[in-house]
Amino acid sequence: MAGNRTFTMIKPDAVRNGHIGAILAQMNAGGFRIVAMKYTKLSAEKAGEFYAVHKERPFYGELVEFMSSGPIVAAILEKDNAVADFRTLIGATNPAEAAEGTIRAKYATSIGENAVHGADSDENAMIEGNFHFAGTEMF
Ligand code: FUP
Repeated sequence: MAGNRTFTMIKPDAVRNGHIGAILAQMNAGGFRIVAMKYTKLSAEKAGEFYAVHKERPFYGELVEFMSSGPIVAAILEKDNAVADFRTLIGATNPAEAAEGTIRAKYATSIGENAVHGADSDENAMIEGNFHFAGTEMF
């Protein structure tokens, strides 16, 4: 089952710019079913915990500040081959390198403010989904 699920966030830049609806529509059109979803805001502490793997990177401070700068949409999505297919749908981390038509190509402004998150492995998808949702919030 784990291979069928991924975890995503619509980041504060995309929320601020009014792209929640268009991004969700593109996820649905891409064949992803919503398992869990919430509109919420990360505290700096929670954002720091979520991105702890990047703690030593030079952009960590800015990343934490940005991810706690406004509301986000967090979601668990389901589809065959979810992690890889979702990363194809969102495009490269740097929107300048993201394939045409991908969510980041359309809605991201920079490598730091890149509109959406997508888990990078089945294991992280499960860890990140459990970070945001209780079992009773998954359907
Ligand atoms: P991705 O898996 O595509 O989200 O990319 P990474 O895990 O490499 O990076 C996580 C987040 O760190 C990115 F979404 C934005 C931020 N980041 C930067 O701000 N600068 C960088 O050079 C790389 C990543």
